[in-house]
Amino acid sequence: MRNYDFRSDTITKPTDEMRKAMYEAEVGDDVYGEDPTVNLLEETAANLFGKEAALFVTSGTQGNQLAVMCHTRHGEEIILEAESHIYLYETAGIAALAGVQARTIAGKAGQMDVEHINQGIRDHSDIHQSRTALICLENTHNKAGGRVLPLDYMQKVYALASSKQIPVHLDGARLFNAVAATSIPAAKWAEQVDSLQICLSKGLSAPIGSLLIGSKAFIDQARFLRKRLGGGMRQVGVIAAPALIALTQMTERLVEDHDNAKRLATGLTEIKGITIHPDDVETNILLVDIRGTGFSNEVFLEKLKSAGILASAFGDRIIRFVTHREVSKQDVENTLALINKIL
Ligand code: TLP
Repeated sequence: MRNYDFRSDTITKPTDEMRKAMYEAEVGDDVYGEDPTVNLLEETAANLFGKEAALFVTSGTQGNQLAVMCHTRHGEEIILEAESHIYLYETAGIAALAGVQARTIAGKAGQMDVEHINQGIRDHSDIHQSRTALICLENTHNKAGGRVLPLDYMQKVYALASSKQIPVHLDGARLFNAVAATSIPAAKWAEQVDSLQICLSKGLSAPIGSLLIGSKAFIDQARFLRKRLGGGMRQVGVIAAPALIALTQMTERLVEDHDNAKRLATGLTEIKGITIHPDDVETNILLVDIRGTGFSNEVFLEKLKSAGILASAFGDRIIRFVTHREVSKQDVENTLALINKIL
């Protein structure tokens, strides 16, 4: 039976071109700074985002954690959205590695109210209080259903942060989905933050890897801390080569995933018991409310699975579907027909 796998865009396999590039990649010892393919990838990313430097890291989590470690000292506080990936899904790394305390603020569609951020910033002149060392944003916002944080919102947050000399880090695991949804180029978003992390292994289909991007001093420090964590890698041109293809050739096709997500959402509105607002679907993630079906997440997911459809639980009777390069327009139609049948 054919599987329709909507669990995540992380499941995308490397393209044939990526596999060929892996085979042919020029390599060297990257700990010595001698892997030409890694160097090219890092330079290309820095240029694309209009920043001084970039660092190839193993994962989005590693990039985010290094960013928090670089921007903060033990005992400081960081502000982040209450359902952000860094807070929810990174094994409490910010506490374990950076030794910081999280001040979470509940957002709407992934956006923390700017005034709430302002109120959350510590008055460090008071001896009782820690120092707010960092503000983190996530764009697109995963737990909010792939919502785009508008550029003018990011400008407001950055203006506030800059006025208080607090750096801003962006978890841009899916920033290219925001680029595809708005046609606003990558560097424009990067102007509104001090550092950002982007994933190449999600919708962009590289087998592994993320990039951490920022100033030269920030990236030097991140490179040092990556080494400390055992993340100094050797002939990794073999994985930088597909990552370079992901960065330079795979971003524009993300609009197809967005169109497919929209179609899936519209089709699902016609199925009894399922609640979804297609207008909320801005990129490639759909959050489907299944309360009306009377099924638990487990039962609902089992039913889908019996028809070859895979999705994931993402909250109390909320199911997440993610579209990506390996689900076609026709697959979406087939999925809708199958869901109709099983429900
Ligand atoms: N997200 C994964 C899961 O961890 C939930 C997914 O399937 O969506 N930031 C954001 C916004 C992410 O969505 C993810 C991965 C990461 C960071 C971490 O990236 P990796 O998995 O490369 O460490």
